[in-house]
Amino acid sequence: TPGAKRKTAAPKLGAVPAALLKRIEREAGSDAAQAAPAAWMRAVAKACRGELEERLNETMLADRASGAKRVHYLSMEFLMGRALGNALAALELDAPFAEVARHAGVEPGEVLEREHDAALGNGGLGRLAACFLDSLATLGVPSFGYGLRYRYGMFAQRIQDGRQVETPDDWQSLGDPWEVPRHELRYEVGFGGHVTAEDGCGRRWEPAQIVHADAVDFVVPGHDTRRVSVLRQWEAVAVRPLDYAAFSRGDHFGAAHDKVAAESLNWVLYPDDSTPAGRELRLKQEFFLVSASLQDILARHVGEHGSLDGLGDKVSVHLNDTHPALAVPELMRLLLDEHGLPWDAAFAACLRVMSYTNHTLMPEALETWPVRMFEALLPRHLEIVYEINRRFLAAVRLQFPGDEELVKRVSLIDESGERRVKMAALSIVASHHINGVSALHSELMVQTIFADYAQIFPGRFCNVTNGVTPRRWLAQANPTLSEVLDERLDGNGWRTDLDRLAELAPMAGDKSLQAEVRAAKLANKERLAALVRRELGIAIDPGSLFDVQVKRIHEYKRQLLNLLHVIARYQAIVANPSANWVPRTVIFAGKAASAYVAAKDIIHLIHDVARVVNSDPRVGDKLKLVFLPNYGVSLAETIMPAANLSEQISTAGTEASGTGNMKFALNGALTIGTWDGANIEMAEAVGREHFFIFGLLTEQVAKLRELGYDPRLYVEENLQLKRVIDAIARGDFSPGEPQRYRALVKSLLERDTYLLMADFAGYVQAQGAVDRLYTDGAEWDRKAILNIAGMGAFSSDRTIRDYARNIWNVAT
Ligand code: 26R
Repeated sequence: TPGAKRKTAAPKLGAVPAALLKRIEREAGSDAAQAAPAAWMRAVAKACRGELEERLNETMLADRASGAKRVHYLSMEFLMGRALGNALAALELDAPFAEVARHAGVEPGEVLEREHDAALGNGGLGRLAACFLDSLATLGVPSFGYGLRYRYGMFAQRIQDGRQVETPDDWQSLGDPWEVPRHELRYEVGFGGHVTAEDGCGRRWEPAQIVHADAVDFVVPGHDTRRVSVLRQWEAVAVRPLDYAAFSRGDHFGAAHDKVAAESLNWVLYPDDSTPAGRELRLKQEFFLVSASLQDILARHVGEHGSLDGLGDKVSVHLNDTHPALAVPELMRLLLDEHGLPWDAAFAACLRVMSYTNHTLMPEALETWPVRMFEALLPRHLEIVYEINRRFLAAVRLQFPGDEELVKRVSLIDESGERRVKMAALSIVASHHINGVSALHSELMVQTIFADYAQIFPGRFCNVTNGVTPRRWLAQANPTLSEVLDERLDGNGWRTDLDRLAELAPMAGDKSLQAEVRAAKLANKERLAALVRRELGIAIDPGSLFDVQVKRIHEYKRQLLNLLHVIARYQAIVANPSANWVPRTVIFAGKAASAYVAAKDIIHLIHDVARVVNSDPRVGDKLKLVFLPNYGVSLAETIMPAANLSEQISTAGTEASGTGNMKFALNGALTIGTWDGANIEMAEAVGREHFFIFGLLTEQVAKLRELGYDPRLYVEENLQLKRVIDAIARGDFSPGEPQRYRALVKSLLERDTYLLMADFAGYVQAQGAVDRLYTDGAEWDRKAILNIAGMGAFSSDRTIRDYARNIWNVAT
């Protein structure tokens, strides 16, 4: 074991490291030096956990004593990643830990890497929730995240013969050193059954099935503060885990029926971020989350204030997209049926409590549930939804007399086919604020998908542009650059005050700063190159331009456009190998939803092209193409700091915000991107002249589609593009199976839903500008520094302050 090579003449430890070592030894149950890195990891985590629990108690007691308003962030996804590095930094134990580990002959990084990622999310929406918790804690906002404790998170991706293979992500296989079980917190969640009339006019739900919800807490440390936030995750437990009678009959499967039925609720995260799952189990998961969370929230309020009075002043419930939208009818049911409030008082409270963020304009991702399924599972909630709808539509008729078309469009029930409940409509009608996640997205939201509702509730819609936490995405992921920043910005204050980065702008021309930033980038590229060699056996040159696109694989994100450029470049190199090529390494990573055939084809094609390009002796170091498998938070922490060029090339009007774009720029990458999502605000913050912008604008996309877009016209008039498409169609990259990409080519030539053909020429031209700038090293470095300097506003601290002030009405 690494622990065996203890240095004989180790220097004496200081007081803090010595105390930490003692705690680690107590947790490890043996001489720390003898423990394997995984045992070290658990021991260090547990040592941190003790302190975190203390801070949690302090925070909870303080908030209870002051009667603070709490923010409750309800989300089906929290993509937390690893926790140990962040906890050590927040507790200011990172340096002592490194000292203790090295003292024992253990590499600190080795220990941190033993931790599994908590990958309980799909992508942007889930990682945003995790960044928000970090900022809520750091800003000291009294807050809870509420989620589900999935047994299996986002699937692990392996690549076999160039194709994605999904395997279960058994993230708890070594146990979870962070979990704080809350044995005193248990709620009952019902499903199915029927509704009975009470004496008077009350209604009562008699569920057919009851499941226990048990709380498991994860403490989220704040930075530069003793305050913390908490992520409370629900675990489903059968009320009667074993049917003794069945067991005695020898029916062992039957005996476990209830246990399996209950536990299926938090068995697995739905790994699809493009199409609503449409499955009953998903609806059950959503209800399980909101019912347990709301019971917990109401119990706390009543415990602190003696009654439900003042709920609207003391409680904020935020819906992370519509996935927790059942919180609306469930809160109404609890207030009406369990607490006896009259309808108007209950709905007024609901409206003061709820707010909702929309994260996508893609119509196929808007959740709706069949009325029949809804009714079978939640009969009382359907009654409540109908009543909300009845009152809402009556108000609309008063406001817009005679406009029955409008009434039909805004109804909470879609009657166009099988009747369905529209979850976004439900969320809008019952929320005091509804926000989009970038200026463009919020604008398009009220002009397109929610235009009718914006007319009815003009004051409710607003924008809160996304952000990312600089603690994880700069300080932790990029210690080399962070050291440079500490030096130049006198100290590490930028970690909690990211606007300080602006002070770099006047120094952007400074040759020594440029050299330091370049050296940090090179070191990070070497680290990534080592990883690529280890994982894929491919040698990439850290001196080449690292051109990176990492995110979920989606047609609208246009990984294929990037790949078309790679093929064009390959063909050009082969045609003229002796030209002065700027060496490039194009890096992809990302998962495709398991049923998303077109996305899986793109992964396959990337691998096919990579095989051809990487083995062509005429190409050599001028071009390399790699796909890193199993993209996730931890891999991103190695990739982001190593990028020179960030690919943010979605069709204008499709990417709600993007957050990877921010992580790259914060780490000194330049962006090649479309005028979409938060790219726009980023370009404006750093100066458009320091961005590589290309492609059609949102209005142009709309107009082109309206006039009848014909992708073939673009192919016919662009010889370079034609050669690229022909090569794929001919089977140049799939010689054993020339027809492999028939469907892909056909869809590009006949539909091209995301206008790759229309944007190809502009994209290739922008890539030419990238090459030219990279050749002029100093100018590239200057722009990289200016990009970093402009990222202050994209801290999730700013985002959370916006929510706190404009939506939640809490102090920061
Ligand atoms: C299963 C179904 C209902 C579902 C649809 C969509 C589940 C999950 C999603 C994920 C979507 C909403 C998502 O992740 N959106 C992303 O949110 C980020 C954070 O706001 C944005 O930066 C990003 O642009 C957007 O695509």
